[in-house]
Formats: sequence, structure tokens, C-alpha cells
Amino acid sequence: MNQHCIILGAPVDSGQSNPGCLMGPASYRVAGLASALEELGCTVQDQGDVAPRPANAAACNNPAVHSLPETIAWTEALSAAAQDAASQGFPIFLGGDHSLSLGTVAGVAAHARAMNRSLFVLWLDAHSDFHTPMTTGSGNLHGTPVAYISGRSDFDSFPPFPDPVPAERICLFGIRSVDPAERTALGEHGITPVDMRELDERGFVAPLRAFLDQVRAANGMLHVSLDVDFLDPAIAPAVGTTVPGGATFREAHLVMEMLHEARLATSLDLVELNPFLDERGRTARLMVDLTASLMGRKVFDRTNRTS
Ligand code: B3U
Ligand code: MN
Ligand code: MN
Repeated sequence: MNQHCIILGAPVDSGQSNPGCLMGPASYRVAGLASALEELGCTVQDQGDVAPRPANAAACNNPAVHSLPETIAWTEALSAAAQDAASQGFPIFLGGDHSLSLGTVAGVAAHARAMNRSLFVLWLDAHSDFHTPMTTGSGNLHGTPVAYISGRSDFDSFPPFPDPVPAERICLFGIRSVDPAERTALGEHGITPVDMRELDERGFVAPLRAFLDQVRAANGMLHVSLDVDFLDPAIAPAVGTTVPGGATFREAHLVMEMLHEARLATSLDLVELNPFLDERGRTARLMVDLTASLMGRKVFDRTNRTS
């Protein structure tokens, strides 16, 4: 694919309560992300870690919410960095907890708008992340980015989201943990997640292919947000919110290989890795290998095969 990959570290830990995600970017670098991409013929520019400005005071009426000012500061810094990186190449954001996507998706959405292209979002996750700061019971803002991207209200202290992404351009994939308030709001918003029940029945290929066909038909840009907990905890233990029954090693690689063959992805988040919970680096290495599959690592070239 010979992409120009721009690596940006986003050591965000404010969106949840399990310290350690801030070590994620270092762990991906130690696991050899840049050299894995270079071996595939990509050019790689590691721009280092994004640094937010000092947090300003900000408040919200839900007393459960914590670290709101820090999360807003990260959103502003990452949005600016993401818009800039998206105009230069294929950004890969190294998290950091999933609240970083409040910023990265805002930035790539601003870039898509400047390019006059539609943004699509593929959310690979156990969770739907569809809370607002007012509905979250845990107060962990990593559970809110899909609501922000969708243009839901109650994000008053955050920068306004550039162009809310309509429901039909968002694919929540691999979902198996949804809170009641999220389920109601998803229904009202017209988002039907591709949950594990559906993937068990239909397999991974048909639902993903259907979404990619929509992206292609619209000549859209595609942001992929990969949460470690999309994967089964047996293969990816380094995450604070493990949920049993996730994607297997082969299923996850198949998703990435299909994304490579479709040539539609334009940016990527790697989120929720908590290296403090890892076992000899195996989760970090798996996330690097999945990124390599997305960028074209394969055993055989299948593009000219007929079946
Ligand atoms: N929905 C729950 C759990 C959760 C969401 N995202 C993660 N966990 N990683 C919440 O806290 O909002
Ligand atoms: Mn998530
Ligand atoms: Mn999750």
C-alpha cells in the first residue's frame, strides 16, 4: 500500500480509572510498530507524543464524571494534531484510553470536511461508548466518544464536533457490553451495532463487507478505532475492562486483512492498551501485528484471485 504513516502518541489516562494507559505509546514503540510498517514498504514518521495544554476549570452536573478538564484539554490538542496529520498521511494514534478518540475523530472529521469527503467510522470494541457526560454512571469519559461523534448534546464544555457523523456512517462492531441508557439512546439515534450475537450468526465477513461497500460507494474516508477489548481477553489481557467472548486471533486478523484489501481506511486509533496489565508484551505485540495486517502484511496476495 506504501502509505505515509504518521505515528502520534496519545498517552491519555484521564478517561478511565485504571492507571497505566499512559504507557501505551511507549509499549507500541518497544513492540516495534515503526519497523513493522517499514518492512511493508510504508514510510513512517513518528512525531512523538502529543502534549495537552494545562487544563482549565470545567464542570458538569453529573457528579460521577471525573477528569473533565484534562479530557477537554486532550480533546483540543488531539483534534488539532489529528487534523494536521490527516492532511500529511495516514495517522496512527497510539493510546491512551478511548477518550482520546473525542479528539482524533474530531480532527479527522475536520479534515474530511475540508476535503469535501464524507467520514465513516468503524468502531471495533466490546462497548458502544455511547454515553454522554450526563448519562455515564461510571463517570469514565472513555465511554462517550461515539456519542460526541454522533453530535449528541451534553458535551457543552467540549469544542463543538465539526460535522456530526450520521448513524448510517458509523459501524459499531464486536459489541457485547451496552448499558441501558446507551441502548435506549442508540435506538433513538438509529444506530444498530453489529454485536457479537450477529457476528456469531453471520460471521465477520458479510457485515464488514456491507459496511465497506457503503464507504466505497460514497468515496468516503474511513477512521478505524480499535479498542483492545474488541479482542478476546484470552489473547489480549492488557486492558482494564475485559469482556469475555471477544474476537479471536484469526477473526481480528481477518478484519484487518479485509480492511487492507478494501484500501479504504484513512486513519487508525489503537486504544485502551494498559501495559501494566500485559503479559510479557503479548497484547502490545498483537496490536502491532494487527496494524501490520491492516497495512498489508499477508502470506499470499489474494487481489487477483477469483474466489
Ligand atoms: N459502559 C461502561 C463500561 C465501559 C465503556 N467503555 C469501556 N467500559 N471501556 C461505562 O463505564 O461507560
Ligand atoms: Mn472503547
Ligand atoms: Mn471497550
